[in-house]
Amino acid sequence: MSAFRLYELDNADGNCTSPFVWRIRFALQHKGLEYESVRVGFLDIPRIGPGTLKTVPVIEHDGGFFNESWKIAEWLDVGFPETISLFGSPAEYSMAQFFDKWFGTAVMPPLFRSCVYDLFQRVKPHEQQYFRSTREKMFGESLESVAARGHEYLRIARKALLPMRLALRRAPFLGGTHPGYADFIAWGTLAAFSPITRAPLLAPDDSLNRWVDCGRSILQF
Ligand SMILES: N[C@@H](CCC(=O)N[C@@H](CS)C(=O)NCC(=O)O)C(=O)O
Repeated sequence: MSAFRLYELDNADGNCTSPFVWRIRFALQHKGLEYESVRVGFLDIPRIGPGTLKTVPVIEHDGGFFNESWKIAEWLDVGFPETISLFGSPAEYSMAQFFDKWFGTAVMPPLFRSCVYDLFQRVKPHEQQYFRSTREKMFGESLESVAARGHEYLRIARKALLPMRLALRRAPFLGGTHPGYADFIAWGTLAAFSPITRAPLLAPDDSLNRWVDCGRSILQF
């Protein structure tokens, strides 16, 4: 049995559609830490471990349960110093934190809205009502009205990625010469949503496709 169990979100097709789980998958792969995957649906999360956790990813290790992807990433670096670091230096840690906030406010909201109806349709049937009601509460409108503006949201998200396109003209990865946690954050979102979207998240001629292909050649997407 692996020393780590990663609780991951599973949809009706067996795809993990959580961008936050994907970043931890990549972090574990990067560190060379093997893990056992435990597939859960939304309604199973409250039954994980102590029964107090509300979101995935959750990591189980040595009898303890840890959630919140950023805290898990920090814990992996501090707790397993013999493995390659996710944040090479305090400066890189701060920049990754900035990137997380920028990506989470400028890119993820429109990207999520652009594909939320596709996501909803592939949620396990018995969880669709839960997904609909929680996400409609978050948006303050129905999934159908969000979906009606899906193309506009996709246009906004693609435009918001411009700083990444510019940065990646100068270095192969957001982490510089090697992929870092900022790459995992962005790749994780694309890996989570791409399999379920009707419209490709990145236009075919987007220069970011090359960087995604690089990621695919290094990590298991
Ligand atoms: N801040 C959390 C966010 C994680 C999160 O939002 N996970 C979603 C899946 S993408 C979730 O578990 N949602 C549970 C629910 O909606 O009931 C993290 O970084 O781990």
